[in-house]
Amino acid sequence: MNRAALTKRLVAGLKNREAVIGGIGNSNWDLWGADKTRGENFYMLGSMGLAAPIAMGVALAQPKRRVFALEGDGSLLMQLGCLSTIAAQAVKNLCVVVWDNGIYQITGGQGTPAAAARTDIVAIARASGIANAAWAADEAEFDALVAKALTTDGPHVIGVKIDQEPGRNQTDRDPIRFRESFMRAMALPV
Ligand SMILES: Cc1ncc(C[n+]2csc(CCOP(=O)(O)OP(=O)(O)O)c2C)c(N)n1
Repeated sequence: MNRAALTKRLVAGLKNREAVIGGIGNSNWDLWGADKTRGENFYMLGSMGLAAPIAMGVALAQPKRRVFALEGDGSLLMQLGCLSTIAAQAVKNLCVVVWDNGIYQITGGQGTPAAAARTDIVAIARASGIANAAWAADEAEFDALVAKALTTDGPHVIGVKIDQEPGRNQTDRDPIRFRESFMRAMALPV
């Protein structure tokens, strides 16, 4: 599957001011490419593994809003403890999407442990206490899992095996503007 295409489909299907937190690099470049005009998008610039923890905070603060985190496999592997915290907090309105290309792509394509097929991120999520964790076998199943995350209690984790097409966009490097537009968007009721 392809991260840019699926990010576009995900964002196009959001109708209730859902928040989307893009992880470092490709995850947020493709979110930017999907719809850079959306105030409910937040772009994590600089640190691996923080999309899911930030999304968890937004979800806890605003329980009526659905919140998505988009994170690369290498980034999530750097911050695995967040899965246990998300499970322990039983964050009902949160969905973490993991784009598994098996590499740390933007720093040169070194293999992640997931690449060796020894580490199964969805199995780790389940063992962390997130029962609604599944690999999407294809695009139709991805759509179905997103629909489930929009309509049923989570937390949810969706693992997606993707190709190695690099992100084609570059997010503006403007964290203050991103913070302010996101805060303005989060002030609007769901
Ligand atoms: C805490 C931290 N360590 C290392 C880096 C350097 N770094 C930036 S992106 C990246 C690879 C990200 O890999 P992944 O999340 O799998 O996404 P991909 O690039 O494959 O889409 C690395 C090592 C960083 N930004 N932050």
